[in-house]
Amino acid sequence: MDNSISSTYAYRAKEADVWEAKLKGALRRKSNEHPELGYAKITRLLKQEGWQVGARNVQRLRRELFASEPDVINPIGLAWDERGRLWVAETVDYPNEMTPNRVGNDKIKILEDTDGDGKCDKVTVFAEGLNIPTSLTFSRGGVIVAHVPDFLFLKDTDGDDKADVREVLTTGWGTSDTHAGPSNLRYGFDNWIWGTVGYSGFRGEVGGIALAFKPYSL
Ligand SMILES: [Ca+2]
Ligand SMILES: [Ca+2]
Repeated sequence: MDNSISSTYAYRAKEADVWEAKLKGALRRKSNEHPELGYAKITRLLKQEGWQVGARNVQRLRRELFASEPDVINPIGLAWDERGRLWVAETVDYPNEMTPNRVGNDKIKILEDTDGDGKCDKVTVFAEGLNIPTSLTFSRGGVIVAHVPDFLFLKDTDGDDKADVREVLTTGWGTSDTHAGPSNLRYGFDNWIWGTVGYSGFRGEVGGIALAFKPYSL
C-alpha cells in the first residue's frame, strides 16, 4: 500500500524472519546431505518438501485490522512514518460539504501502536478544521496535504504532535468536483512529490513554473 513500513507489517515480519531462519537451516542441511549439488538443485529439493523458497514476505504476510471507528472515520489518505505510526487524512465533509472559507470538520490524525500488538491504541489529532483533505505525504519534517485549491505544508515544531506551522505551498487545484481533485501523493525516490489529479484539473504555478492540467490550459 505504501512506501514505508507499517506497524502491522513490522509485527508480522518477525514471523517471516523466523521462517527465513528455518529455511536457511534447511538449506544448510540439504547442502551437507548433497555437497555435489548446486544451489538451484538444492532449492528444487526443498520445494519438493514444501518449502516456499524465494517467496518470503509475499507468502508470509497477512492483512489485519489496525484501526477502525471511532478512532478513525472516513479515511481518504494514509501515510506511515518512520516510527510505524499511521497518519490519516480523514474527511467527514467529503464529498458534498466543501466550504467557501475552506474550514470544516476534517482532521489529520496520527494513529499509533504503543504496546506492539499491531493494533492502534493511541490517537493524536495533528490538525483539525480542515475541509476535504484528499491526500498527504511527508516532507521536511512535516506533511504536505492536498486541500484544494491549495497544497498545505503542516508541521509540528514543539513536539506535541500538533501542527503549529501552516503554509500554502501551491494553489490552483480545481474545486469543481471533490471527486476529481488531487490524490495519492507520494514522496518519490527522485525527491519529487508524485500524485494524481482528476478532471477538476489545475492551473497555477509549481516551483515558479506555470502549469495547467485539463480541463485548464495555460
Ligand atoms: Ca496496540
Ligand atoms: Ca505543536
